[in-house]
Amino acid sequence: MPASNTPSYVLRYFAATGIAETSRLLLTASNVDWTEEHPEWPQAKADQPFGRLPVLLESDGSSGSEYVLSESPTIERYLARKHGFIPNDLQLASRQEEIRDQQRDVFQAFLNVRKFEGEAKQEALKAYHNLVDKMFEVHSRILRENGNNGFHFGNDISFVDLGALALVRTIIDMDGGKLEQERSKYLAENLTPEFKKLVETLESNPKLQAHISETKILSLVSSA
Ligand SMILES: N[C@@H](CCC(=O)N[C@@H](CS)C(=O)NCC(=O)O)C(=O)O
Repeated sequence: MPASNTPSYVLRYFAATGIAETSRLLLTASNVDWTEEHPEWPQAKADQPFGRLPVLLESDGSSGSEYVLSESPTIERYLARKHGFIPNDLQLASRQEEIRDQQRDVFQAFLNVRKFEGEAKQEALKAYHNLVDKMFEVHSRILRENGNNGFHFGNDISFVDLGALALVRTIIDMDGGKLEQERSKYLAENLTPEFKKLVETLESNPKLQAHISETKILSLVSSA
């Protein structure tokens, strides 16, 4: 039998949503053969190209070669391009990458709140709220302009769609999964109808079931 040239992947990360969730969703939506590996830490640190995770390992079925890639934004873009979630057109592609980078800033602002106490914490919270508000404003406009069909662009899943779902999932998960904490509560309470439709559309999409069926967030955010 001829060797298949279909790639298979290992996503090496910790057993947490963290900065790997968009890549998990991309791998799941691509319907490729992939597994997740949770190495012993810090024992496995020295074995990683830059000493940190996530790391993506891609095996090419035909040649037997392995491609190893670090940096979560690079891994995401590599998978998104390779499996058709970022268009070839440079301007359309940059638009998606721009929005995804903004989502990353929201996540960073979410993490920053933990670093402070007292007045500084209130400032960090305000910065997080401002970015969340702007994100929902921009996403909702794009979703409306696309006919409010639950996708940002066209009629199928894009990089931005998956980044948006991953961000909400990660914030809720890292805040304890119950919307009782200030940051995830704020996110859920300010979710716009357009953004809810996006979450609903993605969570019911058959391409994503393998990863999200156990941990849907729609019912959680809808009741907020
Ligand atoms: N810029 C890197 C940051 C990677 C990173 O900070 N990874 C953390 C987990 S979220 C890590 O490996 N921590 C363990 C360590 O530094 O020993 C990326 O986006 O992939």
